[in-house]
Amino acid sequence: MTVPGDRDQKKASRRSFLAGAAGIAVAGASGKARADNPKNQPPNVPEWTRSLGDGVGVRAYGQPSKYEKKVIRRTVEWLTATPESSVSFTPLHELDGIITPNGLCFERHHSGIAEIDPADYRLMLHGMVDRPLSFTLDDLKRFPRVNKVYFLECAANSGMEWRGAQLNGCQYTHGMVHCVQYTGVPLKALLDEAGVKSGAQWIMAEGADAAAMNRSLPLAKAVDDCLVAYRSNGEMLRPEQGYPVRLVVPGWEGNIWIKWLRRLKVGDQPWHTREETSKYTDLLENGKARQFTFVMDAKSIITAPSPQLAPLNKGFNVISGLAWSGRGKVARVDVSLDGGRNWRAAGIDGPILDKACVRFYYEFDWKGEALLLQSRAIDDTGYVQPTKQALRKIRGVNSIYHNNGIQTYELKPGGEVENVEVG
Ligand SMILES: Nc1nc2c(c(=O)[nH]1)N[C@H]1C(S)=C(S)[C@@H](COP(=O)(O)O)O[C@H]1N2
Ligand SMILES: [Mo]
Repeated sequence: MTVPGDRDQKKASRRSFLAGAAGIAVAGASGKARADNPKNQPPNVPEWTRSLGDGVGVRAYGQPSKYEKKVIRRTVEWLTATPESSVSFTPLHELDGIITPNGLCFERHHSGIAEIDPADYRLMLHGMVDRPLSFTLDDLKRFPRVNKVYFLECAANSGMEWRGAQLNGCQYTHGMVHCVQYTGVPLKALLDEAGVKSGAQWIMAEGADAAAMNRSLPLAKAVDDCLVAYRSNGEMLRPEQGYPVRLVVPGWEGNIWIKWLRRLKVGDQPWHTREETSKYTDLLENGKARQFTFVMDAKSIITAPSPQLAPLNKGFNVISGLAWSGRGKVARVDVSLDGGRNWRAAGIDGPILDKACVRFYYEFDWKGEALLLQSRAIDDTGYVQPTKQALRKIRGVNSIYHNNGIQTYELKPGGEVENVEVG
């Protein structure tokens, strides 16, 4: 298809891409009140062409343009009792494609960021093994390695929306997810090196942060696809993401992806740690709680248009969003403009990887009428992302975790977007 910006606008005449932009040279075609300066616009020679720019090396570690300052992780004040045990959210509404830039990956720490000197880094592997081992970072880097793109979603993502629409913006309702390319060692290779004793069933993974956060991981998952990762998007993990080493548990809730990984203990039963008893369990209506609900079910979110972005213009527009499933690949994403009555398949662009985010687009011509925008993900097991009502029927509203219900946005005639629910 022809995209906005293409010189050959003839093909697009069916629907005018830039509503209100009668000719390509019209300044401020978007109609937005923005302090622009005609002196810097064609046919004039702009100020940045009249002088030399920064030389190489001035920006030894590159940063985004100074005009992109609003593209940052954000916190919610009332969710931040203490900054050391809190969360900052990925600005999903400002991103595209499937890869989250390292500096924008949401952070969830229970006791702040551990600053580990890699020279003193050790990973201890013990318990029901033939040879207890201690790996340095260099040791880990000498093992055969793999590169894998995976999403990580905190089980508490969308957790504040169980009882109704509350936070306004996908950064806050859905921003506890990121998707990066990890480089690391398959955990199976380390376990093979140590030799797992027969009867072993579980592994306890523990972090080196002040929380010493720990979780029980089934051995079957550990040898299936878990990684001991040290790189994200090519560079070493950021301190926020567990530098120098974190556990990668594809498709499973973020809590078990232990950061600052210091210890793996092999055993024959789970440890029932704090994080898998009083936390990260799902309290049902009947007073019972689900435990070890590891897998993140299929979910999707429209990231643009979005409550935090500028109001939508009439005319041709692209709805854009992310979808993922912890059970495999995303098979399809549907979009509804009428609150879930009618669905049409969205296009997916870019790679469709196992347990990774996919990017979907849905093109439409907006006449300015009020719409109720929704998206739903269908994965390759045939599972369809449920409505919030369907989810509440089964799970009640006591839960914090595993809310993968369909999000509704009201698109108002003025182009504003609001987080709402349909009855
Ligand atoms: N050691 C340690 N690992 C941890 C945590 C922590 O506080 N300490 N938080 C967990 C939780 S609850 C989540 S959702 C993910 C968040 O990973 P991120 O900060 O890279 O987004 O890390 C997990 N691993
Ligand atoms: Mo989490």
